[in-house]
Amino acid sequence: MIKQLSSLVDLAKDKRKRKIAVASAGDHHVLEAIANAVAKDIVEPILVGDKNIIREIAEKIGFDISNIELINIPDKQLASIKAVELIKEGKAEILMKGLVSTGVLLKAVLDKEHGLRKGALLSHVALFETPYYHKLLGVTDAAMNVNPDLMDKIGIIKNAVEVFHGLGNPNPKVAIVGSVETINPKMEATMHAATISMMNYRKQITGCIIDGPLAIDGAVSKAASELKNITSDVAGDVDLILAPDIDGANILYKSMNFLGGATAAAVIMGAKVPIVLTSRGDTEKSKFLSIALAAAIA
Ligand code: COD
Repeated sequence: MIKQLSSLVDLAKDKRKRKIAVASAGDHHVLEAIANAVAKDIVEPILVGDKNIIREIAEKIGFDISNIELINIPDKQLASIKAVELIKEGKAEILMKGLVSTGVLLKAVLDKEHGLRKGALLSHVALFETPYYHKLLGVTDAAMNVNPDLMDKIGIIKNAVEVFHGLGNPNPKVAIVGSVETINPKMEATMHAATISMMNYRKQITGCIIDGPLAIDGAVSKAASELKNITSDVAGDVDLILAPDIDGANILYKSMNFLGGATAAAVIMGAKVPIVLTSRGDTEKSKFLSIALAAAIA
């Protein structure tokens, strides 16, 4: 398993160059990240959006798009539908969100007839590199499933585990986190955690080692888990954190970025292709690394 996010670029380079369709590509940071990925030779973009705006930004950042396919669709919703269509037609293998709201793009992706569903749940997976942890740390689901039930959480874990498998970790350690380590019937997330852990123990869920409920301190720190007398194969060496809901995951995601000195790469899994769906607050570096992650696992 890779130890640094920069190694995603090497993994992507080992593979065939992937075509990436960018929905509403007229965004400064998105085009910078695409330019960087093109320079590293890991993707070939198709830019869908307002051609005048895209050309203007490209010129400003010194990105030569004369040889890049540009589809002029200024309307953001129609641009999203077109980018999804390019994937369906096999003309691109990664989808990326540009300057369009998450809801608009996801609706195009989820469209029953024209979207990119393959029967699985779609969910968001972020991989963090932080100076305060000894390896890459996954966090899910900070962007898609608002209030996942038990079966949704199993789908979310499966999607994230697929990312770890794709990056060379055949058996990632998963912590289902919340506020406590004990099961409290009044706290539904602890009941979900206990059920999923037992399903893993009984091999109903395979390809990973799951433990929960755990609080975040015990999940990431061996010392904290020992202080609390927790016996766990996951505590202190976790690869992936499953948060109880979108709020918990999103707060963790942004705290890691803004308070924890971390950098993230993130994708939506569970659709026919990986989807790069970074938010406006993410840096160009994070957007670039997310493209590299999608190319590495596509
Ligand atoms: N995976 C697969 N299918 C799904 C999923 C999913 N995660 N979510 C919804 N669907 C399917 C449903 O089964 C249904 O058939 C159809 O899509 C529509 O479902 P709705 O009506 O529940 O969904 P929408 O269209 O109202 O909203 C779906 C969103 C993903 C847009 C919604 O869940 C959402 O707003 N999520 C949060 C996005 C967000 O604000 N993120 C912020 C952080 S960046």
